[in-house]
Amino acid sequence: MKRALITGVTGQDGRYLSEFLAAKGYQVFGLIRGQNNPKAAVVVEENPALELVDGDLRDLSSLIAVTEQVQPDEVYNLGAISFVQLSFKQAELTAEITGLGVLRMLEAVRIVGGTENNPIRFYQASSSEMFGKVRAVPQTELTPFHPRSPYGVAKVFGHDITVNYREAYNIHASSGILFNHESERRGHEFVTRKITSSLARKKLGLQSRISLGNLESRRDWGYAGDYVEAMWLMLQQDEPDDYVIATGETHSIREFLDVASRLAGYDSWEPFVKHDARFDRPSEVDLLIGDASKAKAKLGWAPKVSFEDLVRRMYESDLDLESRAADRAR
Ligand code: GDR
Repeated sequence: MKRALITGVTGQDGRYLSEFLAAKGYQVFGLIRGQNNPKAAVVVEENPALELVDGDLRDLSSLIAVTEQVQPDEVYNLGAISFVQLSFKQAELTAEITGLGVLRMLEAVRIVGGTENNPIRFYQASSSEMFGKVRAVPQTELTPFHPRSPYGVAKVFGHDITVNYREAYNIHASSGILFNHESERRGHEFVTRKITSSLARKKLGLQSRISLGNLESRRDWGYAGDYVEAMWLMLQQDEPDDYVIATGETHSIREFLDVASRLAGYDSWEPFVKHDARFDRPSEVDLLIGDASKAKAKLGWAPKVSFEDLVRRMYESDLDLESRAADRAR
């Protein structure tokens, strides 16, 4: 039975990946931080096969101890401060966890190592935010980085240190440059979920307006459930490498609003949406669109869920969740 250790197991991707790996027959361990972490109960209820282990990406000794205890075949480093807007307010903490955390996890992998025939394989969750002020459209594995947020800068460090450990220590370390990926499990702070849950609440008469920032920015949005498969595929290859994971389609926040409002039965979202400068960013990434042809050719990976289906899934799930919550409150 293969063993996998996942950091960031309580996040959207950690939850999908732990289910995916358990279904493949892995014994799955999830790193969890802090006493009485309220998310622990949620992830274990969702995936009873998941075993939680204590550790913190800020504490190298804890990562070495956990890696020694778990003896993983594969480590998936998904743990990070992942909300770009927050990274402007907590830049140092973002550098510490999203950036230096990668180095610490790699150090634990290097030191514990695994066996000679079966060295530990490592996956780093890199991000399209590294492209930032894009130098080319669409973006590939060879497009230069120009991050536009403390989060993006920290991710560039994480990406580069992963490449360095691969080259310097011959570690099977791969980096997935994932473009935005959403789902019904997306946090409510991200724009897609904010829109689908607000529209569901409007439909139920629970909310009258939504405050948003920049509606012009464009993103390449895929479905998180599709993207975790790409992470696993990277670690099954003979050679480690970097891969862009994206749909190759780009849509503006306006278009997301168009599709979601139509699903909710509204002709226009204009009367419902208010601009709020608090959601604008000091520097913004305007246009992300990824070219995943390398992943298609080498991993045989392609996204399955379309943009329209993604929005529908999220809206319908939110309508269901919100109406059940309203029933309970009655
Ligand atoms: P992003 O996701 O920054 O791309 O990072 P987010 O959904 O937060 O923002 C997308 C775009 O929407 C604009 N926007 C708003 N965003 C939020 N959160 N709230 C608003 O009210 C709002 N109004 C407009 C933003 O300005 C931005 O342009 C996500 C994260 O998951 C990262 O961790 C990951 O690395 C990248 O995707 C790929």
